[in-house]
Amino acid sequence: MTILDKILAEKEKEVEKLKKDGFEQGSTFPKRSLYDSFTKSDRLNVIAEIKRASPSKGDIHITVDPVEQAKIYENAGAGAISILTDTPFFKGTMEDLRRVREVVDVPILCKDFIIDPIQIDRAKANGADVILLIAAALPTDRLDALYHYATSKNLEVLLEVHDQEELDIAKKIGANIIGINNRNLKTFEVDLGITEKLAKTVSLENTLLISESGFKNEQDAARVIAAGAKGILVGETLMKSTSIAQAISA
Ligand code: IGP
Repeated sequence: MTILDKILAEKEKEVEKLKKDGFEQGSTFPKRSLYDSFTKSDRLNVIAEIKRASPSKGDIHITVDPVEQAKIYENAGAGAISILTDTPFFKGTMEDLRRVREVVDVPILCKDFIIDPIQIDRAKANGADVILLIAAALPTDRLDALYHYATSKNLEVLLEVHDQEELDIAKKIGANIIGINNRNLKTFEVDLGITEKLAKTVSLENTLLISESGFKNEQDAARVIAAGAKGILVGETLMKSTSIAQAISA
């Protein structure tokens, strides 16, 4: 059983509970578009992630105040903020997202393992602008249904892929924001070459391409930008950085 299988089994239970107990509702906010803001900008677009812990790295920054961290990210020039809302494996919460929504203006990505529409309703109710859907986690028909459910609710979707087959599925679904994850969610292996390889087969005029995971410095960013990525998603390096402004603007 891979870690992804374990996480998905846990999500089944979470969804059951959500259906039984319902979910919290935050204030309503105007929607921000990740697609529009990233495609219009010429600078390096960073999605800065709030990530307390992960299955591959253990505790990263467990005492972080997500509200303070989000403000630091936004002031440093992050174009969007990603918030891990999974609790058992990443030690995040939906409350983190709801609180951050109150204090920043940039688009917010709800980072979780979505397998059911109720999780999409909950993300929206708490102020998410974008949700993550992971091709490796879902059969194509389900991925397609969840994608269209989210867009029908006026949310954007970052559709995450890791190989050519998943990328072809994302294109068939019509995803306009594609995230190439450099980390294999089953083995945790990280390779920026994955973005370089897969980006070649994406038509970049009508797709916003984001490269995710494993960025340590500006050379890493330069590699994927040269390959066609319009933005990068960075977690661990920013969570551990003492000079986030420098890291984001580099
Ligand atoms: C950030 P990193 O290596 O900078 O901490 O990675 C982000 O890409 C990563 O957290 C991530 C992720 C995911 C987490 C990418 N896809 C799916 C959970 C689920």
